[in-house]
Amino acid sequence: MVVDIPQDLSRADIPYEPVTDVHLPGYQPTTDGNQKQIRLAAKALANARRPVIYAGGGVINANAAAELTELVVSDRLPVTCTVMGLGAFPAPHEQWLGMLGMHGTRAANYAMDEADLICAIGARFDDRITGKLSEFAPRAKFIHIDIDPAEISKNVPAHIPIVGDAKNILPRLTAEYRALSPDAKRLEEWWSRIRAWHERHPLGYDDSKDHEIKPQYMIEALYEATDGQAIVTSDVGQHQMWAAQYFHFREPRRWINSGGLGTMGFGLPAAMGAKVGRPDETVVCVAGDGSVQMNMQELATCAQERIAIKVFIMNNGYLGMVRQWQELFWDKRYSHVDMGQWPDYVKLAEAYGATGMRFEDKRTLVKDMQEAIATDGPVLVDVRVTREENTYPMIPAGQPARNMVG
Ligand SMILES: Cc1ncc(C[n+]2csc(CCOP(=O)(O)OP(=O)(O)O)c2C)c(N)n1
Repeated sequence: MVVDIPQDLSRADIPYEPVTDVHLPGYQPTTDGNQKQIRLAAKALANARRPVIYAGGGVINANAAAELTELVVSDRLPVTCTVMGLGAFPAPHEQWLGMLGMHGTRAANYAMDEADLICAIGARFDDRITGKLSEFAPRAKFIHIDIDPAEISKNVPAHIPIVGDAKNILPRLTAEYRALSPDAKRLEEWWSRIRAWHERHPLGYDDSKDHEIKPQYMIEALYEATDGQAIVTSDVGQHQMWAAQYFHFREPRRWINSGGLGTMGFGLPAAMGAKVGRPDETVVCVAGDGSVQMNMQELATCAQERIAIKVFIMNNGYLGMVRQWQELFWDKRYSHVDMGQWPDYVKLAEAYGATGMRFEDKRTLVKDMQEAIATDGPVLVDVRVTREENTYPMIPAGQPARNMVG
């Protein structure tokens, strides 16, 4: 359908009264959460011997990070977050299992696999979390807290559904849970199992012996260079997963990415928005060399409007995540993933009126990054990293979590 508005009408004055009160008959969310269900959930948590709190981006949307933390530390409950939920719980922390899902930690994924009770809050059990759905968390009962009733039992049947606003529900759940004075000893065996996974399978990588920058190290260096005090956006791909794994998010709304929508090119404009909204914060974009080319023309807007974002391109010369899948599942038959060594990002940055830099030496990387961050105006940095490095650990698509590789 085309709506054609003639020019004389588009310039005409029209009577307009601003709408102040919106009633959508189809959108009447329940925010309160049923007290009986909350009490049932508290009881289930107090009786569980292998519980896991699984928090998603909904906790951040509900501004309920403090309330989540309160519940978790009211006892020794293990907690894990999705990619979208990072920052909902202050990592690192002794009760933090790390991120879960396809590129999550073994401790988080194995704990989900062996849990007897999973309490999902603002999370949707998507395929990157469950792996093979029919074999997901086979011993667990599920509490599912969500504002959207359509999410509950969509992928995994909930035993104790609670529809409502997490900010409203979590303090009541914590109060009910505390009132039951659960026996902390019941979790000892569970924690020794989790600690063993942490010890046996820590998140890690083989660092280079020379100046070469490993992509994981690039994120560690960025964390050090910013002292973790930055708003970090990302594109989609390996760099996104490494940023999620190696940058510890201590607060909500410090990590902005497109999650399940998987939108290459998201990071740079998202950083612009964050910087305009929070001009006093350091805002960095961890970009992929493929993804950044989708929206990098906006650097001109950054130069024009003096939007001082710092874009660090993790330049592996590949559409890396696709290359990884072609290596692992298609016998290394690489197709349309080699980006070669062009464009020259330093020259491009300068052409757009931004500052361009290139870093190739891990020995000076932290200091070099600090210099980039301290440079006025928008900065685009081409960080040359190991070309063929894989993002591990990994749940191969369609497999259960216990089959993690790498
Ligand atoms: C617009 C868009 N097209 C295609 C994809 C599929 N895809 C996911 S990751 C990826 C490769 C990303 O490469 P790059 O930005 O260089 O990041 P790297 O994986 O190398 O870190 C592709 C093509 C997508 N997510 N979004």
